[in-house]
Amino acid sequence: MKRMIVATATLLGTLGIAAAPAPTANKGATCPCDSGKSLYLVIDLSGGTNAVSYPVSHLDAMPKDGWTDEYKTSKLVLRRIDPGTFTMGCTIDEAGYNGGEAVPHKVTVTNRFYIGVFEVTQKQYELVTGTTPSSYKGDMRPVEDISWNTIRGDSPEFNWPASNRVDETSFIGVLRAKTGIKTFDLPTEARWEYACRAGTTNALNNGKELTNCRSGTDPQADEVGRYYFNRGDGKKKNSKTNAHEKVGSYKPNAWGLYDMHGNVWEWCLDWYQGRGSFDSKPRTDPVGPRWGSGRVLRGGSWSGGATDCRSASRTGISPTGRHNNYGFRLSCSAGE
Ligand SMILES: [Ca+2]
Repeated sequence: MKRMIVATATLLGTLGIAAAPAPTANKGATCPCDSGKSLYLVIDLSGGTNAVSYPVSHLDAMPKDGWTDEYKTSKLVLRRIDPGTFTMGCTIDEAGYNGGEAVPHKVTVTNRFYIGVFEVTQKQYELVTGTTPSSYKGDMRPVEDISWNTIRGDSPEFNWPASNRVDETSFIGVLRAKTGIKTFDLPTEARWEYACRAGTTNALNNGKELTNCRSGTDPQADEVGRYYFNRGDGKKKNSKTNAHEKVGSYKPNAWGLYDMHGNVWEWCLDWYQGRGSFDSKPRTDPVGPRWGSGRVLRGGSWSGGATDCRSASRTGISPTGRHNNYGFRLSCSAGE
């Protein structure tokens, strides 16, 4: 599939045919996301696969008793992120630098959007799709062993950024249909990193740098996410009770987002190209290259070191690729 998509993009370029303009946010006044002045968007998935629709509601603040288990199972909560400018990427002297990070450059996010407070969990995925693909089971653990194509649809017609269409039967497609929120999708990686950093400029969104990044545990990373050496496989080998952790088990960032570091890698919309595809020029609402060697994954996982979990860390995998450390986080427009 990846080969077909790349070949199509290359052919268009050879023929001098411009690809379709990048999709823009849906600004329809009837979208439930448009009352998006609220801080949180909540989707009620409790009706499961038989539901005709999933009710959408809004919260101005976190509930008094916090994000209880229902927000990790039968409900799905997203947090509003306001526009702003940040520095995407990192310099080559950042501790833990591993080669694919973006050249530091200013990125301006001009549109308000929502992004999942948590990674999508296995119960949420099951309620929407009726399937349970994950290798390491747990309702409140992140769904994993899913490809980019599985989440959005397996066809060249769903080739972001030429199109923002998705397969109607995919997780994203079903959510769009049953909520009326037509902008549901994976985040772009620029939005992902903006949300991950939450105003920080360091390797980690707790404002710290790694201090022991080549082997073993790193005390700076331990508080913000699950990775190999703080009880992924690293401390109890051959135990399936290790791997990833229930979402929300570590410290959130300043915007209240959990597990942006570690637990599972998170698929983003963009095609992946290495550091060489970036320069220091400022960008506004970037949507990524028109083709690449894979789709972007961000944030590291339970099966890798703390270096993978840094805010700037990135990798690319074929959109057909599946692994028990690949998951995702949902995003949508917040209206304007
Ligand atoms: Ca993660």
